[in-house]
Amino acid sequence: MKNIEISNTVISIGNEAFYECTELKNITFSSNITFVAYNAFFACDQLESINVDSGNAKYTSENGVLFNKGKTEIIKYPSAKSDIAEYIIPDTVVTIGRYAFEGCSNLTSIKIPENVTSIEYRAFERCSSLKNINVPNNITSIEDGIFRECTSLQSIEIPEQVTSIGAYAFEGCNNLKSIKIPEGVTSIGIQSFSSCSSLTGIEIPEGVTTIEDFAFAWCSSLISVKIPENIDSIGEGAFYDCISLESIDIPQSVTSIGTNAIPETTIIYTNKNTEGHRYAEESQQGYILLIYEQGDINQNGKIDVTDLLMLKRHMVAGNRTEWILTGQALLSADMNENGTIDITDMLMLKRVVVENI
Ligand SMILES: [Ca+2]
Ligand SMILES: [Ca+2]
Repeated sequence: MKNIEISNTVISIGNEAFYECTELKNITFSSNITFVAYNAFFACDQLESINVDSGNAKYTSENGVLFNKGKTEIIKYPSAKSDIAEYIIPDTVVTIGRYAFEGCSNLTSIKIPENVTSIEYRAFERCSSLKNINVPNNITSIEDGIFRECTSLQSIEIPEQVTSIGAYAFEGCNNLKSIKIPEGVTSIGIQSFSSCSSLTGIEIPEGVTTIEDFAFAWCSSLISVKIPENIDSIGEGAFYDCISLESIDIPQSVTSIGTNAIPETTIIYTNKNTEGHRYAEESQQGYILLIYEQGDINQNGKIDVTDLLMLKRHMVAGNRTEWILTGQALLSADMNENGTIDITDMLMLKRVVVENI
């Protein structure tokens, strides 16, 4: 099966209609086709052109690339189309459909017009030669699997407006060396960066509260990772098999850590009686309990009137949330380590401050 012409009697091409038709090279749709499912050509790795009769009211094609009639959506770029290596998506396009470039192994560069507002599920999956691609500023979420197994991609810029990164978004991008996750991102999906084996470091934004299951698993070059203060849970296998991960800091905000989340060879830095401490004990791996000096509330290495002022403010904070101490600062303020902050702690701190003058 190399060339297919769809007869006039066929009006609809269903899900996975040509799934793994690895011999299929060219296909021509008649004017009667009114529906083509998004993944109709999934894994058609020899497909070179999709042509549409010019009388078709729903679809059109340009150089073998399938669009909707108004060319506002690119539906399928044939996986084996090889006449060009750098493709510029026409600027009428606002939507890049599901699987649109799936398996396009000949493309090294794709230019997306700025007016694109939606890049759908698995749009660039398995573009194994892709080195250059831009994400337009109107995009606010990186959908599931968009860049999965883009094995030539070394870097990519994610626009500042993006607030979520979907499951499997960069899974298997084994040449991706660095990536900056924008500060506004609040969710990072399951296995989103798994098997990114060239990634040496990652910074998780402060708005993220959950590190999902296997999010960074098999990132075998990952040396360091900073877990921000707001993280509440670290999912199962989150850093599974990150064999180069030397150490990890688990902040006190973390209340649950899934099984096999952290490699046994990684040193855990954590505080006493926290979830990080419990996990390290249970998995019998090396850990270091962070010590904090009572009274040094701002943790600048000296105990002075600034620390005293911070403690005072905490006690009278009321609605002034910026005065309320949290985390390490709160622990340091509890001079007698009895779990509450009160006048006793204040007097104890005062005495130390006076002694230090
Ligand atoms: Ca201090
Ligand atoms: Ca106390």
